Amino acid sequence: MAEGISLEELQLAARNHGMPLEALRWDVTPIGLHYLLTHYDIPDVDPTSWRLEIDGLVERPLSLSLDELRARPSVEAAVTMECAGNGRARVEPHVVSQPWLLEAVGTAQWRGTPVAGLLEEARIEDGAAEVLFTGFDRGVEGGEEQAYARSLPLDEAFAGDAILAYEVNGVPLPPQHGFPLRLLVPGWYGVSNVKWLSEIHVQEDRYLGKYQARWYRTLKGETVNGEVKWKETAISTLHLKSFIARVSRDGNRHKVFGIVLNDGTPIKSVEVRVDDGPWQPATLDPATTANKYSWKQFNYTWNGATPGEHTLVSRVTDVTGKVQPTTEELEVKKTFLEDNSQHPRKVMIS
Ligand SMILES: Nc1nc2c(c(=O)[nH]1)N[C@H]1C(S)=C(S)[C@@H](COP(=O)(O)O)O[C@H]1N2
Ligand SMILES: [Mo]
Repeated sequence: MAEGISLEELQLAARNHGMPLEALRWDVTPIGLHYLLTHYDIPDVDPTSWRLEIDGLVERPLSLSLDELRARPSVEAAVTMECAGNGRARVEPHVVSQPWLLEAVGTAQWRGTPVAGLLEEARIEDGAAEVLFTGFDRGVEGGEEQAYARSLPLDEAFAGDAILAYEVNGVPLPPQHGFPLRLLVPGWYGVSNVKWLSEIHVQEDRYLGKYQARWYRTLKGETVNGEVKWKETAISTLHLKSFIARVSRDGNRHKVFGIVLNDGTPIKSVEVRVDDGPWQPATLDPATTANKYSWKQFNYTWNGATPGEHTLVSRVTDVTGKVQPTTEELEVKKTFLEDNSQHPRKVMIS
């Protein structure tokens, strides 16, 4: 038996998978090819007896069936999800549970009802600060069985584009993606999108459960007046990232194709660099930039590729001037989560 790999890690590996990068030929990832991440197990929820409870600091607690939720105003949007652990394989190659360099990502067409509308109807009471979303799946944490849960600040729950989704790519959610209902917070890392929702609890206290307070935290250094200060932050919105997914021959040129991931902030530019050459502008596909929360595709025509090995890398800049960092620039980040560093790829030209 491989040493150092626990049963828990192996079980996690067995029930999760990444998205094959070949699936990028579809703007919307077909079901079954979208990445999958479940920390515990897939619960079996009976949709006839299932109800969503909205309670806590609300004047009018709500208890809603799936049909009642479906009858409410709905929105549909193409949203890209990325696990905050995407890229873990780069820094922790021995870990098998998330052996992902780039593949913990997928885009789906989600349909559901806005969270804000439900909270308005329930009428939030004074003193409320957080909205806690709890799933049906459970695991033993701290010696006791607990449910998977995550909270959102009240402002985000109201102002953001969060929905309670019951449909993906035109069909009811499949069991592995959260049937019958999941939270979807567009522009936020995957961990926020609580699957198999059972309860929405409005509260004053900060939620400090495992997947909010102990896991899915980033430790990063910041140099202030020549001194490194360490800062721990919670996972929230997607960090600006791009990578090259494919290089193909096109006559005597080569076509370089890649994608951009971010929180919905408009993109200013994507550039590609070959070996130690200058950064060259790539072209963003206008059809994909139209969808605020979906990945953006780019391409670059590579002329005059010489036979042999080459290194290609992309970097993206958004309209606020934020630039995708290099691995060296991210070295002050101690935890593997939120790795949005540039991703150089080697290609062999024959
Ligand atoms: N209830 C519940 N929700 C969950 C999880 C989970 O384990 N249980 N995993 C989270 C994580 S870490 C990610 S990255 C996304 C993955 O969603 P997907 O499996 O539909 O791609 O779901 C999130 N929601
Ligand atoms: Mo995740």
